[in-house]
Amino acid sequence: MSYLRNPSFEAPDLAPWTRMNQAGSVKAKIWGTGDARSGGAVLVMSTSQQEGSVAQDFTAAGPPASVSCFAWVRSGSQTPVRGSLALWDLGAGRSVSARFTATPEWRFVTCTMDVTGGAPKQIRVEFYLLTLNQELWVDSVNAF
Ligand SMILES: [Ca+2]
Repeated sequence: MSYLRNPSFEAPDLAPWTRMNQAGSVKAKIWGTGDARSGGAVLVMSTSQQEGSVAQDFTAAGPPASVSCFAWVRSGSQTPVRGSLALWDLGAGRSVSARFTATPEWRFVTCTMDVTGGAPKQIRVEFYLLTLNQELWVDSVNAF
């Protein structure tokens, strides 16, 4: 079962996804389209500053031995969009990330982080953009 809420961006509002790094330079919206990976809507994000991001936080009780995140990404245009998918252990200030270059075709990206210690963990899933002023589409995000 996924930890994430609004994982396919089908809800009318972006929440609980939020602009995070360089938040004032990031544009993020739900966009209805027949080209969604699943359902009828995607997240469309862009940034005018390096590493602008959109993220969602959750608590992993237990915690599990590892947390994985899967997502589908594509460029909103013919221009390739570079970015990364990151997982943060917020309590430890530790992250792992997977870089990607999105093209007009949907592409699967994945990231896994080992978790140590017994207390519940605050985890962040975060999409960073390295390409400026180009739209990245994100859909069907899953974290477990
Ligand atoms: Ca969707």
